[in-house]
Amino acid sequence: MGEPELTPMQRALRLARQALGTTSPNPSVGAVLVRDGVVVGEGYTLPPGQRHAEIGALEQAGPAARGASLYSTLEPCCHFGRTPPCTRAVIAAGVAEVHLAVIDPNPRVQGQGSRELEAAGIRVLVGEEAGPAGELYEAFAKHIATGLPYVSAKFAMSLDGKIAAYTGDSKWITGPEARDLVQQIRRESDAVMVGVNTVLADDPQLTVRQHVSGPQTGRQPLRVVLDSRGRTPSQARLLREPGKTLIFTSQEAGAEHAQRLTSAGAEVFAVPAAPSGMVDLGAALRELGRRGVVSLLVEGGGTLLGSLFDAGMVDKVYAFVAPVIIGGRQAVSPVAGQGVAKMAEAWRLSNPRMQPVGSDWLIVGYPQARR
Ligand code: AOF
Ligand code: ZN
Repeated sequence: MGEPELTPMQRALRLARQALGTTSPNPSVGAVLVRDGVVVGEGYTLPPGQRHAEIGALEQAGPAARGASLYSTLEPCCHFGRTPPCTRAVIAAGVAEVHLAVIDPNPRVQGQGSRELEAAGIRVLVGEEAGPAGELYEAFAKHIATGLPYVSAKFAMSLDGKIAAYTGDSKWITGPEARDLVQQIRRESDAVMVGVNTVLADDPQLTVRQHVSGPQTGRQPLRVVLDSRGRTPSQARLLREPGKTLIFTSQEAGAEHAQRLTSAGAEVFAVPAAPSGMVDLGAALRELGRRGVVSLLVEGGGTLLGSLFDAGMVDKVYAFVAPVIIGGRQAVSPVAGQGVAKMAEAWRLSNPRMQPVGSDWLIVGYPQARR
């Protein structure tokens, strides 16, 4: 009520978004079956090994699927993975027409699914809502091609580019609406990462609070701490929250810290140290990708974000900007590290998008590779 009427593809997108964060390493897909202008079936992807979106919609529609149009946010699969191919089920159900937003970037599908549908006499139309659907699958596209998680960097800063006062006080820079949106982004992420300095300074929970909209699955993204020397306190709040915490240490940490943190409820994983002595970021990302973490949200602090930018490992930026001025030479900013030497080498966001959120702004974009 009061909501503008959605097109079938927009409905499918909304279904797909609801399942984000619960399907990895699979993409989250939404499917809507329409016959004579009436929605006769809807579905979204269930967790890995369970049914795909199209199957859910077909099951709901039953015999009404015959002659219907299927709207799917992703090309139906045509391979035996953990589940049988959706194309077969679509053909068997007698669907007349398939609208798909984008082609599946999985090399085992990649156009083959739509060719199979066409070969069976089904009309296939590609590209409706391709923009939003492409964004929905940007993380999946990277992970399926490289095995690495898609890295989103999130920070909240003042107009003068600070993330705290010179005293370290940082609660709060942005308002409640922006902080709620961060919860939403966490809910859609497979893992949330911080550096140990942030654990020591802020003692964050890194959880999705239950008031956030969407299905209340109780699921929490994996919490990840980069902590080369094992300095996370046993009493840290994030160790006591529901869900799992994974702490990457380097061999420098020593067995007693690993044991202490394991007894405190974390999983400790040692990777080689980078020349800086910090955890080797590439090794940590590879391990996360291997575990099926497709989307990784990095929430700071400046040291970790600086290292990630220096290494060219940031795929997407969520920058919240609050209309406040903090000042202070000692007050820190969101991205430390080495930084670039010349403006010409600065990371520039391609397609930056700016939207008001409460009394703050959110700027989203993709840091462009330096030449
Ligand atoms: C679809 N509909 O809802 C999803 C698809 O191991 P499986 O059988 O679950 O297959 C996983 C692959 O299927 C995944 O890599 C991607 O290519 C596709 N995902 N396809 O038709 C869906 N989630
Ligand atoms: Zn499928």
